[in-house]
Amino acid sequence: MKVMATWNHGVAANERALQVIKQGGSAMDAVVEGCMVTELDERQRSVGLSGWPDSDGRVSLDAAVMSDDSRAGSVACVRGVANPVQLARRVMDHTPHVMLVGEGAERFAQQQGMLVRDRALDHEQRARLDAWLQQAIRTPLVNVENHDTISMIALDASGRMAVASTTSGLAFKIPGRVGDSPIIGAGLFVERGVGAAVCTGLGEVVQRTMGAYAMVESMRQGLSPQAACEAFIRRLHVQIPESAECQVGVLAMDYGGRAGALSVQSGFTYAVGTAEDNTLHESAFTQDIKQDSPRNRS
Ligand code: SD4
Repeated sequence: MKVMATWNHGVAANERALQVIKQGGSAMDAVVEGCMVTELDERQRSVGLSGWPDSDGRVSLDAAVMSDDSRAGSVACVRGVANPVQLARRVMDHTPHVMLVGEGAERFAQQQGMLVRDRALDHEQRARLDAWLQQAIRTPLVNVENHDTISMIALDASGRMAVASTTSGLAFKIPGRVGDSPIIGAGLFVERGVGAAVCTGLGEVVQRTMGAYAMVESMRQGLSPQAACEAFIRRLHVQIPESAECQVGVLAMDYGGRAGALSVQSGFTYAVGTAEDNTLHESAFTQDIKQDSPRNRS
């Protein structure tokens, strides 16, 4: 059994996921329950209803799940749903579809008996939005303070894998903006017998390079999880040289429980949990790869 999760809050999410697996739950149960811990943590500003709002002052959430039998569920731009990752799982389990968005996803949540509530912004959300609105140039860029999306990988006791991701996305984004986290193949991907990968960071560059799928594909061709992370970040710098200025963090794992992690900038933390322990790590980052990027070559 092994679980991995992005950022510092990954430790608490892993804790729950490990407990679920120890009690006989599946990898899918583990990633959903683990992500829900972060979604319900009011201190989180990039996950759940306490996340930073869009530029209209409304919090909209994206989430997805995928299991290694190639089933997947996803929701995007949903409002008022406390646990979008659970809603994504319901899409997978109870509809013939993969992805529901906006109003349709909220209506489905209500039909599923999930609470959909309008939550007023708290003081900090309001204050940060007001400060942002007063800036002369309002570019909704991911920066170090709002990298908080949780993405998880689990390998359960019976050797099955699942992945999940949940986020409030970019702080002060244009209303309707959707990042990589609910896009199967971009923010998360798993293939039976091969492995799994997840991403965090600036969704736009991950969407344009199909990050998670690219890493799993590299593992399918024989690369270790760490080498797959390196191959992806290298490719990211070649395909999108300006990605060197943003943060993207990636995690990968294979069925042997070998783990990989890498980020574009320093400061990407992730948690790794096993039956024995659950510890926080900081990934290597890609100074050498950046120096090698097309922008620095001419
Ligand atoms: C997004 N990938 O919406 C998310 C944001 C994120 O750490 O992961 N932040 O683009």
